[in-house]
Amino acid sequence: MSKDYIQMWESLGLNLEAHDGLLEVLGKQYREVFLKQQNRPEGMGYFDFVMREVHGLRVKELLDAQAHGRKVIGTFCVYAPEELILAANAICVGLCAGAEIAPELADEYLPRNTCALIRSFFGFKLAGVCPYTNACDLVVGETTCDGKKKAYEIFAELKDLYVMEIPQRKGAADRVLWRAEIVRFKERVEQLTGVEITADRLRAAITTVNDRRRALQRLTRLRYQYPTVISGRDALLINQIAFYDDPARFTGSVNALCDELEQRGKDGVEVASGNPVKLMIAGCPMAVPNWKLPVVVEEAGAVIVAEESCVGERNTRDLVVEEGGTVADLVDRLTDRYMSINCAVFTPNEGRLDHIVETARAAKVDGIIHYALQFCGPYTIEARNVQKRLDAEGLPLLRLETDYGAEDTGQLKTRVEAFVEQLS
Ligand code: BJ8
Repeated sequence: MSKDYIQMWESLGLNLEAHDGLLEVLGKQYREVFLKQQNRPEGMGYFDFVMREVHGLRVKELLDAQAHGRKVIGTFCVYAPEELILAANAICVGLCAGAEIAPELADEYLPRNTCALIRSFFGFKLAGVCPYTNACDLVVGETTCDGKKKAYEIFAELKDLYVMEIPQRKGAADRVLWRAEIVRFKERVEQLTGVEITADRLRAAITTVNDRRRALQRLTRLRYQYPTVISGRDALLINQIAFYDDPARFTGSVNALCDELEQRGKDGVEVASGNPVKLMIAGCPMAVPNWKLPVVVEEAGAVIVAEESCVGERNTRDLVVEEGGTVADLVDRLTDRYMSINCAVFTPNEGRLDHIVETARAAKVDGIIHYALQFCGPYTIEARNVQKRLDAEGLPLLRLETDYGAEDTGQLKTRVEAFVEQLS
């Protein structure tokens, strides 16, 4: 941390000792995973800065905004329509957590056979080490998987929580339900902020979020075109930061990085020489600081060029149509865009299988790794359908299940190295 933020963390009720310990571990891990890479693009400097200040300056920005009357709303899922939050002059932050924190405290609330992501957000809250959760005026949950759905009932004891009902199919009746949920959420956000969401405000918010998606889409295309101008772990980091940073500032920084990557592509400047195996990761989202698998993959000599994930293309590939004269029109546009997200909680979920194949072809990958968190029913079970489809398409697949611990790193390495070897 570049400044003394101790007072701020104290005011947020953090456990300073545990928080210091976390920052130390994260700082060390960050240096190993990111800063030691050779030939990194200079534009990554901005994202290094954001990460250095992720519990400092960014949190201060949120508190300063609150002091000026703005609200901060935390979300756990890409189904929460950020546009409505921005349109009400509030700030949206993603709260999903990617590290095993205080498992003994999480044990008091959740069974051990709960996915690591859910146990993690409990651990962060219970250990008092997440300034974002504590700073939020409201947290938004959603009825996606059973684990989250039931865990939110308990999390509501710890934090003011609002839950959106997510349909499980994509038929006409489901769209009606989802549209009504968007309207209900809009009203809740208006009530919290005291700001009426007008068509102009909503259109402007849609453009802001679309601009961020466009910048990330540009990064995606550049990785397809020049697979080695940036490492997969750096691209993942950028997608992770998208959930925390100010959207307009973030968009500008991604576009500046993309200008540099374009030039690197033309000049042949690479982070990995030779002709490395190109892989895509498909499956569960990887929230900060979950970098375990990308490191294993890239240390095995492969390069990750695409992610079919909510921290990746599942969250960025579709824009909201920006046309619409009324709030009702724009709510329709939001409904359609969010219904197109292919989370594994939907059944049937052919759209996700199509998207994996399309992405693999567009990125010209040599193989795909299906990544599922242990005890995540939707993704571990859907892995079989992914396998069937990719077998039929002649695309090689490695199926992995893991958690946030380091115990299985050796085993992951062995399996990933064998897969890379087979594709070389
Ligand atoms: S839209 S992927 S962000 S729900 S890993 S908690 S599914 S048991 S995270 Fe997700 Fe929204 Fe879907 Fe995306 Fe449950 Fe699985 Fe855990 Fe998960």
